[in-house]
Amino acid sequence: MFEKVVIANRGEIALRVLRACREMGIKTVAVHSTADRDLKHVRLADESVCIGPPSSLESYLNIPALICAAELTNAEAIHPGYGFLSENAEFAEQVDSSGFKFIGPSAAAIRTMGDKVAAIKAMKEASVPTVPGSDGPLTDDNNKSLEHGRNIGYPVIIKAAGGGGGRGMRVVNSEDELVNSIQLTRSEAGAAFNNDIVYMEKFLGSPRHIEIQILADSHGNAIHLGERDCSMQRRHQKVVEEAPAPGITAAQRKTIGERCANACIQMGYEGAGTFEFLYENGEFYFIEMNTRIQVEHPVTEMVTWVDIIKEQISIAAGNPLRYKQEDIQIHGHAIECRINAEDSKTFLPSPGKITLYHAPGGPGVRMDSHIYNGYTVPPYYDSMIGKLITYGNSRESAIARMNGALSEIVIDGIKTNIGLQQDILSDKVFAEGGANIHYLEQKLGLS
Ligand code: MV4
Repeated sequence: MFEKVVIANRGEIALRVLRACREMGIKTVAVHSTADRDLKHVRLADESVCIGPPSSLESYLNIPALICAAELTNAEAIHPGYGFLSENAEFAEQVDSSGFKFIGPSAAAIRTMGDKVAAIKAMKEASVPTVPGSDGPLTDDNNKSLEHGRNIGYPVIIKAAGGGGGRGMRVVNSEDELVNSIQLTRSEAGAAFNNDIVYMEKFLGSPRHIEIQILADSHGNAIHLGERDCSMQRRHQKVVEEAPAPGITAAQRKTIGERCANACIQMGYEGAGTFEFLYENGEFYFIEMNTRIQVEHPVTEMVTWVDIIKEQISIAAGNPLRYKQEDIQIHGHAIECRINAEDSKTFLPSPGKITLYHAPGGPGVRMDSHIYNGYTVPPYYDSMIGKLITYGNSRESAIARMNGALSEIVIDGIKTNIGLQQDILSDKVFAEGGANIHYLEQKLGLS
């Protein structure tokens, strides 16, 4: 096992990685910007290194500074967390070539999945179900594109190969808009991603967003940890996530999960990963793969009893997976509410000093947050300040515990989205389960 790990991130995920390292007897190095000296994990880490000014570009995205911190402290590995450099193939490559272990998949795997056309091709080759589409880049031959549109059937969606997470997409409702829409998406993609390759898919009108968590080791073993439902979102930002997904049967989970695990083995994938699907009319359609740990990983941890961060670190150290597929069961139900420092009306960030904090507690309540009494939320980074996760033996019990925890939590001095979370948790459609990706935006538009 590693003796010392650099945590190349901030906030709640840096604290989460630190806690996993401690449990494993691994020393930790916190790296932080000048604005983040007072982060909770910086205080708890064995060592800390200031890597630059507040601007992410000069600190958490500064590759030489991060590798320097590893060299300076004689660390062996670097955990990238999520966001920042977590899906940057160049970073993974430079970490490895500098003699450290990147805790994550190979640079090649990150690169393949970052190219959405290549990712879909890899999935088709591994029998993972994809959205009917052009199965490759659209060319300058407009007749070919029109033919694709006719074969797929309208509406279709044009997506950028370099996009993902909702960036660089355009819905096309009829043939007469197609050529112009391809042109527009192509030029926007060229400007935004320095890559003007675009592809076409059938547009699904009211799908759910369901994703499969996988773990794969460096010895050719892979397992799936079931699915999460992340449909409750606003502007491509997830707000509430849960596991398991309401209405998904054990048989469906087994079929799609095994396809994802087998795809990992076929690709030689290593580490944790998430296969994102759209789910409509009982069918799964792959759209993207995330090659990092995700914000919402705790709901999977609660229902599978697997510590995904510890497993990531163990896999990176070259150990075989300590679970076989038959060891994994789904127990009960877990829900996560993201807690953001933001204005409830405008959704604008609301940084500032937390003058009073009372954490929620009780059975089945987990608060993953770095905040504390007197902590100042800086204005430079993401507005998520924590995640409240509740667990119960049924979905109803997880919801009841979430309602209790949301009313118990006190965060004074800044604005938060706790009120919004209470509205969602007491929503009639949410209570039924299985709302689609448009539900929350529709609800907010009406209320
Ligand atoms: C789609 C789609 C409908 N049909 N693809 C948005 C984020 C990116 N990951 C893919 N996205 C979508 N792709 C087809 N063929 C609808 C969306 C979409 C969406 C997907 C997941 C979660 C929230 C979403 C919100 C709007 C659109």
